[in-house]
Amino acid sequence: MKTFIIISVFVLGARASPSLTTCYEDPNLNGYYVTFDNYAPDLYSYNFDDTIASVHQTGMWIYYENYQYNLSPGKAYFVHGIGVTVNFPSEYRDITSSLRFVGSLEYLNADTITFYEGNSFTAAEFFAVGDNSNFGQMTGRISSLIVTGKSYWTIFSGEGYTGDRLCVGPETDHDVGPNGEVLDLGIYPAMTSLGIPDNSIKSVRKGCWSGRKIQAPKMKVDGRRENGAWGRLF
Ligand SMILES: [Ca+2]
Ligand SMILES: [Ca+2]
Repeated sequence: MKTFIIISVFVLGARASPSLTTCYEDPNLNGYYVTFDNYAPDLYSYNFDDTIASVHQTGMWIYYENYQYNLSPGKAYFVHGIGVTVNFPSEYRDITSSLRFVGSLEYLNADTITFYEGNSFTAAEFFAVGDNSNFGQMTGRISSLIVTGKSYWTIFSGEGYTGDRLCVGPETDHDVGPNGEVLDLGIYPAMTSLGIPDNSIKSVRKGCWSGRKIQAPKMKVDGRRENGAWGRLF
């Protein structure tokens, strides 16, 4: 029995990230390709800069025109889903210079919240799976966020769970894969469009501890299926 347990742990430990994207140089999954299971801030180092034209992926991934997740402003494209295939529109082909996924490295639909320095999920980020009484260097710099999983989260205007509070949750997107796998998302590309001052979120608690839930407007998409959606961020 003990042997069985050890083997199980080993298998889990060796498992690849649940978020994977295979990126192709040509449309319709043709040509040279590279598979990513983690952040890639600089595709030049993969000899894959300004190359991506189509993707086959699981999880939510964001594809940026510039290095370091559009540290300098540029175009960005998002795709989320389970086993979803997408051809980038022509203006978004052959421009991607960095990419990253959203959520947990361990479980596809884990309860997570990620805060971004820029609007529409650009620049630096702060990733959380539980309460945080401040965001360290990211405190006072948050302009957008994405929730994955089933939990709501309370965001506060003060550090240490003080000040104004309201709840955000995974209520904008619900993807279902061919074998019943689920990916729940709450995609909030700008705080100001929700009536929250920019750069004003200072702490977060897991769960909804406020009477006020805010709903993000539905993102405009280029396509949507039961197992995913995709579109332009900039
Ligand atoms: Ca580029
Ligand atoms: Ca900001």
